[in-house]
Amino acid sequence: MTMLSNLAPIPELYVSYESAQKLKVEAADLTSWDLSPRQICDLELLMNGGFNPLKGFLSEADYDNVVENMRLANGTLWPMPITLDVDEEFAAAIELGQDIALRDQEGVILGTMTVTDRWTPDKAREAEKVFGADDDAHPAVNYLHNVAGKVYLGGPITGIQQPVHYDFKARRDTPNELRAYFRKVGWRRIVAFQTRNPLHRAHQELTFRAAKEAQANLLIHPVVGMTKPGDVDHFTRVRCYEAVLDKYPASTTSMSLLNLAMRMAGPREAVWHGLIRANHGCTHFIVGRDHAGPGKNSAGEDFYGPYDAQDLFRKYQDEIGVEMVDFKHMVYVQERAQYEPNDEILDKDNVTILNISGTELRRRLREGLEIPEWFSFPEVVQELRNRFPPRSQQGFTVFFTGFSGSGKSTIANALMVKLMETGDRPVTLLDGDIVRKNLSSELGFSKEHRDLNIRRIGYVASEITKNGGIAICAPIAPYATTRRAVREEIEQFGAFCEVHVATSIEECERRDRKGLYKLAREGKIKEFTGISDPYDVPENPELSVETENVEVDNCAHQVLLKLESMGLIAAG
Ligand code: PPS
Repeated sequence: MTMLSNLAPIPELYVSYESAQKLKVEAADLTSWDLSPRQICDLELLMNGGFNPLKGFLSEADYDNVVENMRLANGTLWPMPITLDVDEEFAAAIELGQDIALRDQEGVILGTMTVTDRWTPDKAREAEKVFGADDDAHPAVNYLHNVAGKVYLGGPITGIQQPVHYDFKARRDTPNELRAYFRKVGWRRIVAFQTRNPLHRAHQELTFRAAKEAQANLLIHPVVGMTKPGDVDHFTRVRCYEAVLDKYPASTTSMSLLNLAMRMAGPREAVWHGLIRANHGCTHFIVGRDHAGPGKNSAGEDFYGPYDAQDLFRKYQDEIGVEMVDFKHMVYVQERAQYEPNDEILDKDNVTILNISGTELRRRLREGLEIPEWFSFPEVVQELRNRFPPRSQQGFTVFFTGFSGSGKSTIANALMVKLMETGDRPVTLLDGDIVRKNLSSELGFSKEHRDLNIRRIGYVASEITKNGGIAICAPIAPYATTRRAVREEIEQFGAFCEVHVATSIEECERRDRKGLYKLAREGKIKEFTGISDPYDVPENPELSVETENVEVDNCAHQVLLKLESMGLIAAG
């Protein structure tokens, strides 16, 4: 019997076990690049064939073609630039043709790369062409400009070993492992469902219908690499998926975890997801409404139309090699007590349509409100409630920002005392001066050092928030992108309340509590914020407080009221 092409093994980039052992020793002498979390995800899928036909990080010619035409230089369809971004210093020290070792964050070698290409990409062009707009509100564009290095290296990869995962080991499969599994259980037609969210009843109904429609078995294939900032963490999600898996017939449904780093690129991402699923042996792929959507742009509009992803997928379906099962929005029809595709309901005027959006679900969790049985499964709701207790029991961070001498520390101290009075959660104050004494004593005031300082504060605050405490930070934090990065880090674990202490520079200088403004004017202190160094005024802080002619006690009280309105402290 000939093997079906979707189930035959696909090429991987790994060398044999013996060669890997040898290479590991030899690689000790190579220049090492420590991969970022996103690069580790990319490398894993490059090495195990998930990104077949790629043989390494893209060369410049492939990159240009992918950006412009969604194709590699040889014409093969490939919509996403898979690039190795590095800093300028590292790039400058590399010679073309040189082998480098690619290591994980603990220094474990995963593979080597022969650097054939090195170039400085036009990131604005990449943003426009790949993500549709050069707008930092798009998570991947923000990553491109503010996280990724300035230079790209490209070249073929030799795979030594897979990145180690300690969690859900039995649920992770390489493309070849999945293909072998499908062969073993005799599955020929497989429809994959991509997800980065917990599954509720609507998803179960949608996937069930898709499998029926395609006359296929179902593979729930959630992403556990990197998803949209602010998503439910994958540990919680996988526990939710496991609960939902029990609701499907075991003989026709399976689940496998995919260590993909998503880019939220909507239409291009859908095509990419299709290619990845084809590599994993699937024959069909579900594309729903707003597939891999990044949310709103900075003008408050959607980056892509709700069905753009389906349209693009349809156009390239033959080349992708998997058939799309497109789905519209599923909603609950109360009278018939079942889910139906919204656009197939013909008697809309006579029935009650119920739907709970993601935003509404988060609100209900946050406020400890009811989540009805028609919406989700009790086991899923319980998992979510364990992970997201009502806000009044979660940790959070209050982040003051403003000029030196604006009153940040004084208000922060007053707030700390007020919060300690209620005593329900531990409170830690990370004041600018205190941090510089204890955590950042070696740092100065260059942009680089300030960023490092704020990152450290953000890191400590995120740990405090994660563990249910209250962190109050009061640095100057002059750069908006750094504040945003800190916000994103903290919002994974709890709320972030940015308070702009909006005292004007003139007033700060007039007060000149520490005598620093005088010194700054005399040029005795360089890079002084507001005098000889920039300050990005927060555009959308949760709160802005004026301090001129307002008492400290009142300013702190305004913050308390804000925290109360955010549901973070019980109304008193
Ligand atoms: S930053 O930019 O957020 O890292 O700054 P931060 O750590 O909050 O600064 C803490 C205090 O350092 C004093 N100081 C300066 N501030 C700004 N620019 C320069 N060049 C500078 N040199 C020293 C200043 O008093 C800050 O104090 P407060 O009043 O707490 O903001």
